[in-house]
Amino acid sequence: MQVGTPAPDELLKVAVEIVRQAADTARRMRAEGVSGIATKSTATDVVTAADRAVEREVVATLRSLRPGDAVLGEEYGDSDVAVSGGPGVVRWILDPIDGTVNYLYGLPHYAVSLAAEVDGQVVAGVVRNAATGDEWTATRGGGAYREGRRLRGSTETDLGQALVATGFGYDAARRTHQAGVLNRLIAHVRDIRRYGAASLDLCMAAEGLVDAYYERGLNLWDHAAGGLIATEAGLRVGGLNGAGPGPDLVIAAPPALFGPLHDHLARCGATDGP
Ligand code: LIP
Repeated sequence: MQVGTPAPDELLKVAVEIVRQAADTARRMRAEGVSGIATKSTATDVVTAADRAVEREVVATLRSLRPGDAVLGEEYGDSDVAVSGGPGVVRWILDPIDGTVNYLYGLPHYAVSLAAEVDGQVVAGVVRNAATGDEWTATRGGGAYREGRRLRGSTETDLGQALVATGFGYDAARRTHQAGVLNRLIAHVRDIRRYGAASLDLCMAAEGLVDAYYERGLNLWDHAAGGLIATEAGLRVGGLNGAGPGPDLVIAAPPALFGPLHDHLARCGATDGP
């Protein structure tokens, strides 16, 4: 850490304060009824007035509290904060509402996800289910927690006994390929779960509520905070063949399961196709 860059614990305090306010906004707007629905990459890739309002709220608060920081948000991209981007500069990575389709349908499984990145490494992160108030946090090297309880992930070592979470993209051709991958995987695991919010999937893997998670096509804001939480819970988080987590693939699993799941996904062509 550069002199002047806040410690991860300090960045986490800022993130938690902001995310709690943002989650209240998301929940309140949902109660008032979804509005401002538009689509992005496909006809099923929706964005709502709440997504945009929450992101504007978070960016405005960050500019007030930490004017020299950068922000990358799902809906407005990189903030126009003129930052040097030099060593020690904090970049906030935000998904204002992860699980937007759940939000649209009123399913109580959508999250505000905020991570603090310094010199290209996420050092603090918080994910809060805006519908239920469940909250997961982590700092790099400081462990992962759910409301004060230390998280250690799953102890499962047999892939055939593993409950695996995953997700699917908004593009129908990609979903078809992903379904083919799942078709070749499902006989080799206990079962799968598809909850619809990557950040929460990663937190549930960190808590051991599922044994592992994988998905192709995620954006950085989907997994920045949840990936740190899973890592600090002792899971391995990465892509194929030693790659880091990214749009090609994110796998989050205890060390004993990561290899077997990775190898199955590689054999099933998880990073192939549209
Ligand atoms: C969602 C992810 C989820 C994925 C969905 C969608 P969004 O993000 O969290 O894991 O399966 O297709 O990408 O669009 O709700 O922010």
